[in-house]
Amino acid sequence: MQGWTLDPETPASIDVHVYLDGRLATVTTADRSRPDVADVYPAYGAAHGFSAVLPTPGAGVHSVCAFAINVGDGTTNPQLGCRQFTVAPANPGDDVDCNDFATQRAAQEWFNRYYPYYGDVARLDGNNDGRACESLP
Ligand SMILES: [Ca+2]
Ligand SMILES: [Ca+2]
Ligand SMILES: [Ca+2]
Repeated sequence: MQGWTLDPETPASIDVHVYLDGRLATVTTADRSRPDVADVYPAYGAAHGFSAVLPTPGAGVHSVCAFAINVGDGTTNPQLGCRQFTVAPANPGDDVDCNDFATQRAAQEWFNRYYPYYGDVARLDGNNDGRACESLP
C-alpha cells in the first residue's frame, strides 16, 4: 500500500499505521520523497510519501487500511484509505477424489473453495452441474 500524508502542524514526516484485517500489521514513516506533494504544499517539503509492504495473508478476502498518526493538535488519526483484496488459494491440482471425502457436503466445500480460481481441478464434478461427488452420502 502506498500514498502520502502530512500533518499541518509540522513539515516533519509522520508515522503511518497499516492495519490488515483490523490488526496493526506495519508501522512506517511517510518520509519518502514526493516532489509532487511539495509542489502543492511547498512549506512542508517533499518527505511525505510512504510505501508499506505487508505480510501475505492466507487465501480469502482481506482488508488493508492506512491511518496517519497525528502529531501536535488534533486527537484523531485520519484514515488515509482502505482497500479490499482477495488472495487466491494455491492450486491444489488433481490430488483428491470423491472417496477422499466422507460426505457430499465436505466434497462440495472443497470444490467451492477452488472452483472459482481453477475450475474442477480435481474432477469431482464429472457431469458439470456444479454439484461435487453426488454419489456420496
Ligand atoms: Ca495534528
Ligand atoms: Ca480427482
Ligand atoms: Ca455433479
